[in-house]
Amino acid sequence: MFNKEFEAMPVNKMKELQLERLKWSIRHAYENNPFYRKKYDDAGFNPDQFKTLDDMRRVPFLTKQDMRGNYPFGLFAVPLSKVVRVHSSSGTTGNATVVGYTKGDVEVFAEVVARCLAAYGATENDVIQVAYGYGLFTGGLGLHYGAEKLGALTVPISGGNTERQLMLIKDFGTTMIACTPSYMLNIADYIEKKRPDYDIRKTKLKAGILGAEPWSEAMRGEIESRLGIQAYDIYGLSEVIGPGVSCECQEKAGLHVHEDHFYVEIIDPDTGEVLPEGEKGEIVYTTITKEAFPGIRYRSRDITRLYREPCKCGRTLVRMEKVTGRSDDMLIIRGVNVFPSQIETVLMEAEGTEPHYQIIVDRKGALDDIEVKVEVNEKLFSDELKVLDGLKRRIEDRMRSVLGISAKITLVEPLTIARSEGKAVRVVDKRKI
Ligand code: DLL
Repeated sequence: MFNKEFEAMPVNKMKELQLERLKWSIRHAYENNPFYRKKYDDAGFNPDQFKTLDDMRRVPFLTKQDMRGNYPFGLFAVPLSKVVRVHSSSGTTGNATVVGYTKGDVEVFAEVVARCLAAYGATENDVIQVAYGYGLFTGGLGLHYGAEKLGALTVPISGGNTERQLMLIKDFGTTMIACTPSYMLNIADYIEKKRPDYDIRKTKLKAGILGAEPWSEAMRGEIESRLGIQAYDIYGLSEVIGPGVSCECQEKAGLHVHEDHFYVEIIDPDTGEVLPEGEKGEIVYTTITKEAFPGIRYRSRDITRLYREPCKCGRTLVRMEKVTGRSDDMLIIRGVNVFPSQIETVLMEAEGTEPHYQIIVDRKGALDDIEVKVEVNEKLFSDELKVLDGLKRRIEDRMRSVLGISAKITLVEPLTIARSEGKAVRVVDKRKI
């Protein structure tokens, strides 16, 4: 463990620490940021009333709209002279959200990412190739400073340019690569289609540090078997800090949340009520050490579950289940709730499909229409039409029984669905345009 004192802290002691830090953080936001102060005053909440962890329920939520409404620096709680870095998440509508870091925050960011890397078994002897985008996105710099803090040899290549990624893996002896799971699959495709001479199994690459978008267990299997590496999940969001909010360990049995910096709750996304531990719902974050931009009860929209059963690795930190969807990613099609992750699971179970797909939702007259385009492998595509037809029908049947509605399945040739070097665009909802 990178920091055993906190990662293996007895649960009671951790709760005491969290309470003490929460009191500080809530007061810090209230006293040093006019937006928080007004919001809490309007809601009749005073930080003096915050005495036990149970009192969290009374603290108002922070939403993405609050962040957008305070663009760019309105949620900072320290003078700008104390802010040493900003990141921003682009957002598809409205203003981007901007997050700031003091020197202390940058230090915490590096620490939590270093812990994740150590949890995957990395040491100072590793060569970590950072293929997340560098820039305002938190992925590149986040992994970069974490890897340096660990003492690993850090390769800041950023995203894209697959040929160069392969060259550096070979020449620098890269042992771990950090990128989105969809880009990892792009690399696998690229090798198979364009560089059959490149034997990735003969390189030193042993693990992928994959996150920034939802990915299923089936996708993990695909990545591990095609590239001969271990695929580990890393999770985080800019509003809370960036990557490193939680990570898997080598057990791959849920993600350990760095609770000494982030307090987590699960709520019912419709009512906002806190759910008992173990139930699935929306995860809400409170930063308890962040100075520049305190996020108090931030509604992430990510759907997961928390559990405390001890992990074989010895960490006592609460675990969250792999995030497979967001409450705002949920598509409502003809009144039925559909998560892209359900579609992905059906596709990945079918023989001959590739993990590249796009979901297109449209409205014809009054009716919603859903089409799923999925690539099938080369061999299948060159087969007789009736083989393809059979596959299409099998997926359609399975889709109907899993989703409860019918979806049109279109099988397409390999490499026809646009690839991304960062987060994949899985859903095109034409109803909103
Ligand atoms: O994606 C931070 C990050 C960078 C995480 C690199 C991991 C690796 P944002 O751009 O603010 O930050 O997007 C945050 O992405 O609320 C989730 O919906 C989704 N997300 C991030 N990691 C995972 C993951 C970065 N491992 C949003 N599994 C979050 C599922 C993830 N979803």
